[in-house]
Amino acid sequence: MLRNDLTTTRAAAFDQRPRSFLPGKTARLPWFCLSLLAASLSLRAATTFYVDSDWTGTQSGSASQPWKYLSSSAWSAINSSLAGGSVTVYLSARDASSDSDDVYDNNGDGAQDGIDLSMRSDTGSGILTLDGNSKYNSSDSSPNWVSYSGHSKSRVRYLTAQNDSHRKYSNITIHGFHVVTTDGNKEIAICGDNWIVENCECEDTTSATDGPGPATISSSATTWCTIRRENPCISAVAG
Ligand SMILES: [Ca+2]
Repeated sequence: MLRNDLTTTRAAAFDQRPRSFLPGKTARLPWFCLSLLAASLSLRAATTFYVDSDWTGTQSGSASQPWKYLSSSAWSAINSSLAGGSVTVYLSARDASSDSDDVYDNNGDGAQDGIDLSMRSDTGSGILTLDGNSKYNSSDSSPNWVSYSGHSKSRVRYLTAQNDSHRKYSNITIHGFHVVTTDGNKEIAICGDNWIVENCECEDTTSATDGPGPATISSSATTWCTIRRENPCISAVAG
């Protein structure tokens, strides 16, 4: 967006030069090229959605009307947007009233829930980024999203693309989650190409029953997977 703004600013500044200094069609060519560039950047601009499980009002995925969780209708909107480019979904990093993890909760019981990345049906090159640490909603009654640089994170039970047919779900970035697994799911199960898992904190509780932390599913089929700056990173295996 910044590049887009800069392009617009430069174009506006260029356009303010006296017309008498611009000889005819030749002078209009740079402006035409800048317009094409601006249009191109706009078409490739990432779509942004927001999630805060504490929100109780109308849900559209916008900043002012965030989704409570990633429902099937939310995934429909995400997949539609992925068809045209990349998508970033911000999950609130902390509670509005205290600097503590914001619990991703899809059933209202106060316990963290999982995110099923196999809901990505779009198979294009758009990057789907789930970001649980860069922004938070500072008001539960009138959503207002602000940048965040602290240690709290969206707390989820697991993130998974594991599926019985080993179908790939690719071009996915997972940034800044606190994964607290309590059941038979892996903490983060990767199945696809071009994944980045970064700045996540992963742990199992005593009730968890399935293996390691981040895991790649079907190693022979998974390429360009990066896992970095995990704390703690219990283990990473190929299965
Ligand atoms: Ca829950």
